Amino acid sequence: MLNDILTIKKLAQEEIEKAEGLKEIQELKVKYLGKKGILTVKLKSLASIPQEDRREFGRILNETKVHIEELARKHEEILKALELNRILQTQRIDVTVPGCYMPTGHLHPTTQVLDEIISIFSSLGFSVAEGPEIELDYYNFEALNMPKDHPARDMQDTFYITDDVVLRTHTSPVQVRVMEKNTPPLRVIAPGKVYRCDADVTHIPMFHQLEGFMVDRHITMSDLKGVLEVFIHSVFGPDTGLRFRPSFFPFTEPSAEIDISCVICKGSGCSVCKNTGWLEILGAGMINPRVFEMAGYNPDEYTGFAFGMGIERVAMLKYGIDDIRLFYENDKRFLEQF
Ligand code: FA5
Repeated sequence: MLNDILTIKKLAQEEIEKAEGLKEIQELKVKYLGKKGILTVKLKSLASIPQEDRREFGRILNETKVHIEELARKHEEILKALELNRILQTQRIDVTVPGCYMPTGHLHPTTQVLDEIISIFSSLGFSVAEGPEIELDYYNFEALNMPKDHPARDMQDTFYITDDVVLRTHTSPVQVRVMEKNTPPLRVIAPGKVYRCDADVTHIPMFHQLEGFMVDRHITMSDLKGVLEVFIHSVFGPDTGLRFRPSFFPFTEPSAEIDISCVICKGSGCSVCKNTGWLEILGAGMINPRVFEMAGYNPDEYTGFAFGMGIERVAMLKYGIDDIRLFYENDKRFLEQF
């Protein structure tokens, strides 16, 4: 037995010292120390030798096992260090090679402006509502006081899907949808895509609007003015002038177009504002009692204001962009500027 153990020890020692790779060491560990390894089998065979020898041989076998384990570990470390050295020698990193430029994207300017506007109105306590882009004629027109064949519909060139279904031409239908499902007080904004059969330097077939409305008892035009003043001063700066010009929308009465003092010439007159000193920014007014009736509200009890703006138009004024089509041509030279 003793001879056997000494032979195994010698053999293991020789083989481990000769091993040239980590894989080889791993195989030798299995060969001698693994579950079915030579030393393990020897340890199991202790059961069959006489009681008086078992203790001594057990001790010798365990010492041999620890010795071989230690030997394998040390040789493994040497091999690992050699391998690392080899890698460092052969795979040098040239830190002078220029890095690869990874262009990073950012939000589209329309989205940036929309997010900014939403956060201004959120800070004033407005909540956000959404409505469908494929809309019933009823919500897009009829419930907003524009019956079928009414000439006011001509103000918005409409894509009809069927006689009763349209691509919404504005975000105002969300007013009616929200009012049908909720009771005042209401303070809501409704951003989203809208569609019109329009195309020139200031008009595109798909653009974004943001509707805002507030309904309660005793809401007046001065509430509208206060809210719009905060909004315009936040986007264009506190010195921006604001002007209400009488206008007409079938769903508000009275109605107004809101102008801001020209962001380029500050009101003194230039080509952007066509020498008027003013730029139109949005439409607004007091919600027409007919709209309240259609939504199921009592117009003698409630009043409210509403406004609607084109987001691309706000972005154009904010950044001095003179052609709205640039927004959707996907020219990176344009988009990268924001
Ligand atoms: C409306 O759409 C009304 N719903 C706004 C409103 C809401 C008034 C609530 C009163 C109360 P208007 O058709 O003027 O209004 O459109 C509003 C804004 O959308 C315009 O000022 C303009 O900035 C923008 N707009 C209109 N047509 C286009 C278009 N084809 N391309 C880009 N922007 C457009």
